[in-house]
Amino acid sequence: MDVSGKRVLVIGLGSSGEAAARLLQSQGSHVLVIDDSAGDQQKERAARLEGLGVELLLGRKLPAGESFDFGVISPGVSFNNDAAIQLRAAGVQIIGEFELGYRFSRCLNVSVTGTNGKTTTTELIVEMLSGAQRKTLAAGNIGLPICDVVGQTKDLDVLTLEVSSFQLESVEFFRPAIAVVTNLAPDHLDRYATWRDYVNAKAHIFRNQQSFDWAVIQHEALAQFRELGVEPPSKLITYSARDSAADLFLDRSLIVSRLDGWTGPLLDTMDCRLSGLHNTENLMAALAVGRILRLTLAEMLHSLKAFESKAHRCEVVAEISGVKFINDSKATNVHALISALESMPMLLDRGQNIFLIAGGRDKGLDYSEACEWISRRVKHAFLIGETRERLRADWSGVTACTFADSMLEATQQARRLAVSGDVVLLSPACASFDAFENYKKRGDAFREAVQMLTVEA
Ligand code: UMA
Repeated sequence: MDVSGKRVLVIGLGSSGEAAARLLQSQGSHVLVIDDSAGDQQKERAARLEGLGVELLLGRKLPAGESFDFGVISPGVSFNNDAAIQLRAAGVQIIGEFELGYRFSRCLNVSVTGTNGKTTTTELIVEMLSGAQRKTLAAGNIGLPICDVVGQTKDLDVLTLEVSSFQLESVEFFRPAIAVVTNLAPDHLDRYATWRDYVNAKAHIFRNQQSFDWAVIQHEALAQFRELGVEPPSKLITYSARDSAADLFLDRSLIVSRLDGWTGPLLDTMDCRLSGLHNTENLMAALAVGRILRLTLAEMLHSLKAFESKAHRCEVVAEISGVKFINDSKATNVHALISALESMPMLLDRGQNIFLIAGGRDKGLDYSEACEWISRRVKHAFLIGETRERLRADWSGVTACTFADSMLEATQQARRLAVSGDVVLLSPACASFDAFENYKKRGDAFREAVQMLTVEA
């Protein structure tokens, strides 16, 4: 892609906008970055770019009459943004930061999308490949914009990408050699008018795949795609921890394959540090990717067994007097909350041993979908943030619900009621942006609240 001498409008000055602006500037483009906000974070990024000669427009509208060769939009900015509307009205093409980075990358990619489990699966693949001496790195929705890593891609065997539906919305030529889809469940329905629109955005991962590429898809997600008329053009491997009709399936604790030339048990999940059916599926996806990339099973197993859940994903942050405090702040939708409830330790004498902290910013989801699991496992829910009234309306029939005004208050209230063997679980089912910069800051607030309890204890 020759961008030299081109005038480009970059929309949104988060990490993606900054990375896109740097890449374009280094390739000889004339770059203007626009952001609707003139907050401290935007000013910090703007100061870094100004030194490189990039023009900035913060907290102001795009003046009429400005002309551009093309636009680059950040994933968090929708196409209904004013600047995007202005560009499109002038017939100017807009691509995503992800597409831009893809066009400059110089190696094959394995790309992971899906509603939940994307980050864990991406990390599993990276650790498995690195453990087998293949050169890779993780980029994309995982937190490192692809535009930031394009310079390193010529030295890689494969680039491992986590891809969100937002990033997939604005792709044009993006083509993964292996497309992984972990699962599909309602999410981001504040950005998409319908479930079909959300699934169609996800389906863009197959858009440019060829018959010799691969799709590694959760068995149930493939059925969901097919219901909406989406058929991947590539070779398929399916997996499921719940349906033994899949190519990789679960038999008691064993992951078993029925793939041609690779039949029989592959891995005993009891030997793995990851737990829960959702993580079993993440392991299955990584195994399938390893198989396609011609790793031997022996090369894969060590890293897959040793892999531990990372921060903010069902992370045990403390145990106080027999009560476990678990940080699952990354659960920003109902499906992720259900996976967490399903995987929490059970007690023989108590089905309900969870004190749940949930709530945050609404993404247009149906919280009543969690009722069955809440009624089975949750003793008491402490509700925070903008969605707390909605959550109480949906859940108060199946568990006790109490409002809390802060993370600290919710954690303290849960601690007061919990006894040995119970779990205090932060698994919000909502976005964090009503009160925190991101899910990590929210998880950190929980960790700090728990630390204060440790001091008090
Ligand atoms: N902005 C506007 N106008 C708007 C909306 C936003 O100007 O209408 C500005 C904001 O003021 C802000 C900037 O756009 O300055 C933020 O852009 P962004 O939201 O794209 O944030 P980035 O920092 O570039 O982060 C993005 C992804 N964010 C989103 O998709 C919301 C990050 O995923 C990703 O890690 C990063 O690019 C690098 O690729 C985060 C995420 O929450 C983790 N993703 C969602 C998820 O996982 O559910 C999809």
